[in-house]
Amino acid sequence: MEKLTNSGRRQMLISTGSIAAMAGLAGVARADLGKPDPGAGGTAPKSLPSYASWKDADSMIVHSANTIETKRTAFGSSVITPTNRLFVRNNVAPPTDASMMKEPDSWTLEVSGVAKPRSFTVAELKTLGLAAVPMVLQCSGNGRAWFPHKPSGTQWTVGAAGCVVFTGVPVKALLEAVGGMSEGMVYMTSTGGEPIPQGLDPNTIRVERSVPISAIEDAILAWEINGEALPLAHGGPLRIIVPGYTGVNSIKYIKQLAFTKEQSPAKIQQTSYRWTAVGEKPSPKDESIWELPVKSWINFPSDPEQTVAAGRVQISGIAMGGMTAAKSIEVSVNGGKDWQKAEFVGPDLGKYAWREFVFSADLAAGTHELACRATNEAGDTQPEARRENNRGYINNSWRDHMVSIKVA
Ligand SMILES: Nc1nc2c(c(=O)[nH]1)N[C@H]1C(S)=C(S)[C@@H](COP(=O)(O)O)O[C@H]1N2
Ligand SMILES: [Mo]
Repeated sequence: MEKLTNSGRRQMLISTGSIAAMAGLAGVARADLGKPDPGAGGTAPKSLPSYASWKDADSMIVHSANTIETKRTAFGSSVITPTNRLFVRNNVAPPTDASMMKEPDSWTLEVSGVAKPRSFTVAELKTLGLAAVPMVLQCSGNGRAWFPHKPSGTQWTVGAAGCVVFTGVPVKALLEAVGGMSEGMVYMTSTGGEPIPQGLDPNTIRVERSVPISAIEDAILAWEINGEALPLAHGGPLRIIVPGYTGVNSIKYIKQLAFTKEQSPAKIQQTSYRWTAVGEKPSPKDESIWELPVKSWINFPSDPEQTVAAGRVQISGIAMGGMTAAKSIEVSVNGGKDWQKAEFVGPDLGKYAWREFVFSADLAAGTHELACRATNEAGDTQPEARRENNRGYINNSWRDHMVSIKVA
C-alpha cells in the first residue's frame, strides 16, 4: 500500500510530534510530509531529493521525495536501464545518512530460521558465492495512473520499472553456510534497515516482506548494480533481490533475513500489496501481490507532444515475461484491431530481463494508436483489460499502455 499508508502514517507522525525523532528523515522528505503526490504530468516539476541528486534530472519525473519515475522517452534501446535513470521508490522516508555507505563491507546482516543462526558482514558474504542477475525491477503500482477509480498512491505510468543487473551472493549459497533452513519454514522474510521512530508500533512502519520459499531459487543478496557499488538510494550497502517478483519484495538496506513459518506481521505485508476489490477494506485474506505478469509497452514514438515524420517509422519498446521469458511480441498500429509480429532486438539476458523489440511500419499523415502485446514462455498473453483492484497494482493491460501519435 503506497499513498494510503503513507498519508495515514504521515498524519500519525505529525500528530504524535515524533517527526524530529525519526533519525535519517531528510529535510526534503520532511518538507514533503502530508503533501499529495502529483500525478505524472501533474503540477510543476519538483527537484530531485538530495539522496538521489545524482539522477539524470531530464530523464526523471519527481512525484515526491520518495517516488521518482523514469520518463517513457528516457529508457533508451540498449536493454539495460542506466542507474542514473532508474526509478526510486521508498515506502517510508529513506535513510539519508551517507555514513551508512562509508564502509559498505562492514554492514551486517542477521540470518535466522536456519540451523546455525548468525550475522554476516558484507565482506563475509562476498566470500560465499557470486551471481549476476539481469532483471526487471518493477513497482507493483507501475501503471496505476490508468485505473479509472483513481487509486491513492503514486500515479506511475510506465516508469516505475527498469532492467538492471544486480550482483551479489545467491541466497542458496548463504543457506549452505548456515546449515540450511530450520524445519517447517514456508517464507523468506526480509527486513529493511530504516530507523523505526520511538513510540510507534513498528509493524505500521517497518518495511518487511515475506515471499514463498520457492523464491530462494534465484534470489541474491546484492551489493552491486550495473557494475557499480549499490548506492544508498537503491538499497546499499546490501539489498535482497527477488527476481520475477514485484519491487516491494526486494528489500533495500536489508538488516535481517529470516526463514519463517508465518508471513511478516508488518502492515506492508498483512494488508498492503494484496488483490483487494475496489472500494473494499484490505484484508490479510486477500491474495498477496508477489509475482510479476507478462507485460510490454512502446517507448518510441511515445511523446504526445512530438510529431513523427510520415513514412517509415521504427516502433520500439520493451517486453517482459514475468516469471518466464518473453517469447513473442505483437504490434498494432490501429488501436488493437489488427496485430502483427514484431522482432526482438539486442541481447537476451535471460528470463527475468526484458527484451527490446522493433516493428517497422509505414505511417501516413494522421493520428495513429500504437499498441503492443507480449506472450511469455508459459503461454500467457498480455490482456486487453487490467485486473481491477483497490490500490491499482499490476496493470498489464495493453489498451491502457497504448500511445496515440501524430504523424505529419
Ligand atoms: N527497505 C526498503 N526496501 C524497499 C522499499 C522501502 O521503502 N524500504 N520499497 C520497495 C518498493 S515498493 C520498491 S518498488 C522497490 C524500489 O526499488 P528502487 O528504489 O531501488 O527503485 O524497493 C522496495 N524495497
Ligand atoms: Mo513498489
